[in-house]
Amino acid sequence: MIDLRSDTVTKPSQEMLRAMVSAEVGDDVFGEDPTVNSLQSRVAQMFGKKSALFVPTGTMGNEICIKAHTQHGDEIIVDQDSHIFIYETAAPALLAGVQMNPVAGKRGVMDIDKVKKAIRPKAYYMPTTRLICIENTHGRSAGSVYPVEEIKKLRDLSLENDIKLHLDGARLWNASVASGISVKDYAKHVDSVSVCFSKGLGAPIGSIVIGDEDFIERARRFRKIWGGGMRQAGILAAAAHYALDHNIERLKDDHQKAKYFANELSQLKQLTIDMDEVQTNMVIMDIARTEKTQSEVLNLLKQKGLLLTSEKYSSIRAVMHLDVSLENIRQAVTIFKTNFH
Ligand code: TLP
Repeated sequence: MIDLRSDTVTKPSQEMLRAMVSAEVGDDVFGEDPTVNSLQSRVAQMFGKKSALFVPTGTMGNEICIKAHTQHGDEIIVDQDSHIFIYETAAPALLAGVQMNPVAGKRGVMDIDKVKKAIRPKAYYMPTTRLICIENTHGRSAGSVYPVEEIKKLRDLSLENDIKLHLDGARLWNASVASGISVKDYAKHVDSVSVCFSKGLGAPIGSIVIGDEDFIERARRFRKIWGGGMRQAGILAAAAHYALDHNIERLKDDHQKAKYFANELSQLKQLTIDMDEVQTNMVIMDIARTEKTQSEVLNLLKQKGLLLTSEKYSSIRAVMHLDVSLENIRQAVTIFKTNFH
């Protein structure tokens, strides 16, 4: 089976597992796990910030950041197609007690004038706009990259209005490899970042949030409150260290596979692919012209040995990762070409 459902499906390699079993560990709730501590310092430095906190998932990373930036009853501005708005089961409302104000964007890039209009005037009968969240790369737009110039515009706006800026950078390393802009140069325009080791970087579990010291201390408290205080988490941090050492540069291979796959499939009349959004490791294709439903297409592909997921409206998604070779992708193309025209 060729599994292109997500880059979250990768399994740790033998070398990564070896690094995990030989990790030095301690009780991280006491702050005594040396491998977690070295990972947190390493990543904080890499992102040019003072501090970082290892967390189990990207969702927890985003939600802790939202909680640590806001008060109950505040409002946060999010892109209407963001992971935070669509796929985090309304957690900002449930956990942080904030209202989300969704703004339309193009490929996840929010229109600056719309963001300006979404900021509430200061009045006692209105919610306080406390935070703006952006996503880079943008999942619902096939992993397209948020242009740094647009992030700078949001930064200026957020500073003018005393609003914090959070970056859901679950796949920020993909953005960095594709654009040539370092993660530090992305991070300097925002107050907090959440990045994942368990996506393209191939670790089994683990994400990290990055920010200034006070912010990370608040984040640590909420991680504990929400049951995310882990003990000998060094075995997971060792996988993250391994991923940072070995799996960043190779993301370009995943990007090449995505381009190849998208180019080949764009020749099929029954599929529509926005080639401009294929900038990193994902391909989203609209299947409306097959006159089949998403589940019919996904089931047909599954029978032929290929796993994909459904995406918005009438689309399906394929994600490239380190457990699929170019040869696998060629086979995937053949499966499409023999079943669609
Ligand atoms: N995304 C998953 C699904 O939940 C959609 C995927 O397969 O792409 N931010 C972004 C931008 C993400 O894409 C994801 C996961 C997360 C946060 C959450 O990460 P986890 O799954 O570790 O909670």
